[in-house]
Amino acid sequence: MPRGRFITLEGGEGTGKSTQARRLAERLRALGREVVSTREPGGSEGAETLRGLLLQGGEERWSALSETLLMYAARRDHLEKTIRPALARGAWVISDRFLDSTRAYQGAGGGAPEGLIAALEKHVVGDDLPDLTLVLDVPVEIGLQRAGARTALDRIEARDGGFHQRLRTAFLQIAASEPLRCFLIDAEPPPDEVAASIWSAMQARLGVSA
Ligand code: Z5A
Repeated sequence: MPRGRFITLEGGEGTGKSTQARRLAERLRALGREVVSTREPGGSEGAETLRGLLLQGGEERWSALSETLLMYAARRDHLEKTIRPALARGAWVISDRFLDSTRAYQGAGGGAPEGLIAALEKHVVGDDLPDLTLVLDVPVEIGLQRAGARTALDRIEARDGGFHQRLRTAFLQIAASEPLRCFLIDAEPPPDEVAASIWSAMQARLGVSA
């Protein structure tokens, strides 16, 4: 059985990742593919437990370094229990966030050491890098407006505008520095237009048809 494909969606708050992950999964399923829709932090039983610890509570609950270690404990479980088995049986995996979020949130946003994050990527993720990472970009004010309208803010979303601006810059830098893996998507237009840009990226990078 040929290995499936691994696609991640990344970006700051309210860029529309969940909306587009859902739409992309529907479109691939309509083409007859098995699709596993998942998310981070989370995506396996153990990782979902860690998600609760990471997102609830006060701002001071965890330092950026502790968050990094918890995210990587969750990511390891997610890879072992969900992502690797799905890819091995030929399924396409769509993850709403993955390792770039740790680089941006805990690294660029929170100041966790880059060397530590790189070492964790190497040992925990290894060769299982995404085949395609869609980096969704909108101006910070628009993203926060969208996210705020959707739900109560969790402990990470509630950080100040400077933090969110550092995130945006970090995601743009990631997209520019890894052009073979990443594809930058202008996520400001209406959802149908964003979905069309994503499908073009899928055709160009992964050769999907229709
Ligand atoms: N985190 C981390 O710090 N480190 C890590 O390594 C990882 C994660 C993996 C997970 O939160 C948190 O974990 C996250 C980063 C941190 N930060 N926080 N907080 P989450 O899973 O609860 O949520 P999120 O990933 O932050 O989602 P989001 O950014 O809030 O939303 P989104 O998925 O990008 O957008 P959406 O839910 O699809 O859309 C939001 C609203 O906008 C909704 O009402 C839509 O209908 C609307 N929308 C969507 N697209 C459009 C367009 N194109 N136009 C207009 N309106 C739109």
